[in-house]
Amino acid sequence: MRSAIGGAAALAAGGGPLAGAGSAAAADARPGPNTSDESLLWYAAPAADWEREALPIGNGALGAMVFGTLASERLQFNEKTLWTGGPGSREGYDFGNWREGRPGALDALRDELDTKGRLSPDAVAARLGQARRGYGAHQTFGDLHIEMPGAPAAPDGTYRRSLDLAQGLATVSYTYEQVHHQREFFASCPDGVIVGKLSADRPGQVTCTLRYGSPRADFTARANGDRITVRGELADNALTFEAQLRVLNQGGKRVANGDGSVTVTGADHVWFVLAAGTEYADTYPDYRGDDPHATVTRTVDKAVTTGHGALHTRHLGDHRALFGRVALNIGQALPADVPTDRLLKQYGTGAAAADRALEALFFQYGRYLLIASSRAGSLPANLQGVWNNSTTPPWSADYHTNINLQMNYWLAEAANLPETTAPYDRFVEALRAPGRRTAEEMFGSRGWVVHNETNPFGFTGVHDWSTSFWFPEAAAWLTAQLFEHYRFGGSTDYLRTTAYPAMKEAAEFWLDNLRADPRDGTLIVTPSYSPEHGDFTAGDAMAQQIVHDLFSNTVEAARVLGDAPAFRAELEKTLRALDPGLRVGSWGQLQEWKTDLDDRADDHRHVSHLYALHPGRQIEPGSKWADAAKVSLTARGDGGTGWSKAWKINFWARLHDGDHAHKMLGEQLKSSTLPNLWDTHPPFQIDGNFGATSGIVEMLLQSQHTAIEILPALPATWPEGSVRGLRARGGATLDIDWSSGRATRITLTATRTRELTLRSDLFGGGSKVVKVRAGQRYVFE
Ligand code: FUC
Repeated sequence: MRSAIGGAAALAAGGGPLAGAGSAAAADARPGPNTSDESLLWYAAPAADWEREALPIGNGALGAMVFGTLASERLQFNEKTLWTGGPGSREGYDFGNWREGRPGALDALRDELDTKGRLSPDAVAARLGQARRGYGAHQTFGDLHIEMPGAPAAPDGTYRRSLDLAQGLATVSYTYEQVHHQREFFASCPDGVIVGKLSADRPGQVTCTLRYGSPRADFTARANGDRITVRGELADNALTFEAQLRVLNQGGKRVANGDGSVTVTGADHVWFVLAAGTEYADTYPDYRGDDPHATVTRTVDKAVTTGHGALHTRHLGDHRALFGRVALNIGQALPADVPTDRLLKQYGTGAAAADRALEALFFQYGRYLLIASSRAGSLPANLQGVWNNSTTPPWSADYHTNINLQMNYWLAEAANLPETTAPYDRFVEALRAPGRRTAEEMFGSRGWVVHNETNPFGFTGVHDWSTSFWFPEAAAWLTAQLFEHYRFGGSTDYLRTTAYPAMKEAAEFWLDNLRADPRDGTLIVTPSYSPEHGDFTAGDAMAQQIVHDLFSNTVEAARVLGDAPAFRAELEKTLRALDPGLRVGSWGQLQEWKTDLDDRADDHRHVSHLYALHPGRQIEPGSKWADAAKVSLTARGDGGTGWSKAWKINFWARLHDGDHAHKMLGEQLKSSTLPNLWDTHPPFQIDGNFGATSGIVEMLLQSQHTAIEILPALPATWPEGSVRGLRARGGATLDIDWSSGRATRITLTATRTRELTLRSDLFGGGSKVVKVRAGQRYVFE
């Protein structure tokens, strides 16, 4: 065993919340084992189906699905803020707050729960719920059709459609009548546009018409010169939207048609830029900002001036700086000539190296999708990231906060993409003003609250779908990610300005809303409802664990910041009196409810009572709680919807059972993954992609307790391998090499000066305390 200080001299420490990320990027600029080919999804035929086959590109605010159809290429596209509902909705809008006062309703219910013990969701919804109005839904922006009259009718052996995750580039190519045709599409974050290029290997061979279409009739599309301008207002809430497309050609002839399309004939190549926006702003209570016209115009015009080459170079620089930080090698070898849909179909039936290739690809796909759907300046990734082809998407493609939105960000810190949390932070910040009003009106308390799901218009109240309308713990849960961002990055500035204010206000809500349980005097959440099954009870496990987590984090944050000692003392006192939500039941299970109601045969997709295991940190491996969690998890089984399976990867990893974690990954790939590798609930729901990537990280590296655990849940199927660039809490980026299932080399790059504890079989299964200095690299082997 040897430790050495390497020469990573150029690393900066401290500064802003993202200093750690920047350092990590610098540290991991070396080429990893993942070549571009290993990060490629490819197919031998055009996409026939949006959900299963088309390929996603995105820059956070904009997303597009590339079909690769021959005679008429289709790019279905989105802008994240194009939502019906909210203020101005035809249905009316009340943020979910009670339209009529219900004095005493909550307390009466609490009293009844004290005597009866449980109440059906229907009975509670009848008293606390109300019909939803003006909630709205995310909207498709429409489609860009590129009609190519000279294209073949059907693909032949030369056809290929691909998505290069390492470059953020979708490509379609084929040879027809001796001419090789190529289409390339990318979404640029630095320049705010979607860019496409159609080219051929012989001059004058590109002829196409670009035309906008939409399933709604609320727009006008006009073509003028090289520009198509689409403008309209959503019928429901009069939200103004605009998109502009500029079409540039080298050689040939270009005509703006009277029907709003642009035709180019006989060009050497054609390229275009597309920008879109709405007048949405994330400001309570009206949620309206400037007309999008000026920004959209400026954005496309600047992109055209920049030129295709420079746009591409800047996009690559931006994308690679994020994507290239992490490389995973688990013995994969992508078999030549096996398209991704076949690789998926063959999973578990053929060569091990091909299975590993799919797993490694799936891991990186989660990172790719987060980069593509969550960048500063727009809303966070929704249930579908940013990709939605519908005017009535499943669950409105909204922000479900009883697991889904949180799961979207589980990978962000450890998989080295902390910048992607900026829109999440801002979203949480924006929820506080409406959430404060809901806390005041519904609970008569301080603090802020949000329930089971929300929209971009501050919906923090309730509806009346009985099994999902009540979940005031969501605000507390949302703040957990903010504290994680601090634990990983270590910026006290971020803690002071962003995380702590939201946490403190969430804690104030619970200080005002806990009640003494007549059964044992502990402080409990009541009414409480374990998502999304069973009865309403008092003090269910998840509610207690979330409040426990929030209070513990807030105490820790207050200590770091030196905030009001009296507030901290109050929190500590309340924490001591709080029911911790951990209880072993009659069949050895971790109880989901405070009374032992658990049914061994219950295989519900939510495994909420294991919050304390993951994403929380109340349960340590090897404890009696961990044993009980294992009994519960085993009883729930290995089925479930896509995101449920993904959560189970994380759970098993936290239980240090790598083989079972890997089994869940396999279950997800076999039965909850579509040919384009999107997770399916069903339908398509992106949380499962993000959750699976998070789960794979948890198999390789954990740091939620006091030590950095190296390879805590390595499955037997990955005996040889390496990973580069994962982040651990405490300010460290790690590279790990392993052989015969044991770590052989650990490289740690510190972003903070401090003491860290490493646990690995490299240290004889024990731990090693190391004093590290910011910017230095340490090697153990
Ligand atoms: C939660 C889950 C459902 C679905 C929905 C979007 O309510 O229970 O399975 O994922 O979110």
